[in-house]
Amino acid sequence: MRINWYPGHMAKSKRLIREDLKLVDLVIELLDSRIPASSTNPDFQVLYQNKIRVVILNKIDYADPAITEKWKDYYQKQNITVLTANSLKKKDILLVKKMLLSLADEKQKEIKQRKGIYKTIRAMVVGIPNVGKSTFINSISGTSKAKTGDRPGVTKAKQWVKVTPYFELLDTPGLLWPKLEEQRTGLHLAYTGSIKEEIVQLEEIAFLLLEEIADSYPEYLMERYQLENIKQKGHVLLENIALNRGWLKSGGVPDIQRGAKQVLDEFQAGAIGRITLETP
Ligand SMILES: Nc1nc2c(ncn2[C@@H]2O[C@H](COP(=O)(O)OP(=O)(O)O)[C@@H](O)[C@H]2O)c(=O)[nH]1
Ligand SMILES: [Mg+2]
Repeated sequence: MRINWYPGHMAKSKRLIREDLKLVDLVIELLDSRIPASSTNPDFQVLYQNKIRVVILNKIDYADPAITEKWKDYYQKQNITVLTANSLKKKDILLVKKMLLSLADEKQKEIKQRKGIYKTIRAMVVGIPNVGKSTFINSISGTSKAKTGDRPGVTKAKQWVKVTPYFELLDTPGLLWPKLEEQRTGLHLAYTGSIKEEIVQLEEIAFLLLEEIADSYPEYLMERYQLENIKQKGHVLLENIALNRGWLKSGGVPDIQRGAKQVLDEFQAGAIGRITLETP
């Protein structure tokens, strides 16, 4: 199976990020805690040079807490500032904000010493589609300017939002495109909803997701879908799930198409359990 990204988007979003980065001191890279490796794009790291870089593992409420800790260690060991957040949670956002303000403060003091002026420190958020960029910007700035939604790429126009008199955030996030060199990356992005699955591939994607979960979190599948034998091919797992859930077509045949959609929705809503698909 091949999952593609749009070449037109890639060139355009890289150009836009390059332009916007010229205006900022600090770059906040949002990653999906369930798939930190697949939700970063190493090609962009050259653009972050000379910037204060902060990695935020977002959507931690969906991820396996023990593996999130491993990812934090992984970044800390490289001397990269890393924070974790559920961007829908006020307490998390307050902590992140505090940390960002202290970094901005430090940077401002350094500039004050060198140039004798109080410079407004500016930041921008970058990340792949659907990782939570708009949600994050809105909650950090306490506005609702950035549009959020389930569909990738809803955000459009550009403005600065003041977080404090000396710290501003660009209200337009930089859209990173994922690096789809390995099939696994494309799949993980499809599972989490960053790439919208082609309708024909939906079933295949659900089969593979079920196999991955059966591998690392068998108890979650057994419990949620009352499965007994988990060591099965994905299509068998989905058939059994559809039967157990009563997702049937006429004649009592399991409705695989509906089942696939349902299982993906449930995974994306965190209903199957706190699952992380990638370790450092
Ligand atoms: N559970 C959870 N959902 C989140 C979090 N951050 C964002 N979302 C949801 O993820 C979806 C995509 O968010 P959005 O901000 O539009 O992503 P963008 O495409 O990167 O701008 C929305 O439904 C948000 O409510 C988080 O930390 N936890
Ligand atoms: Mg957005």
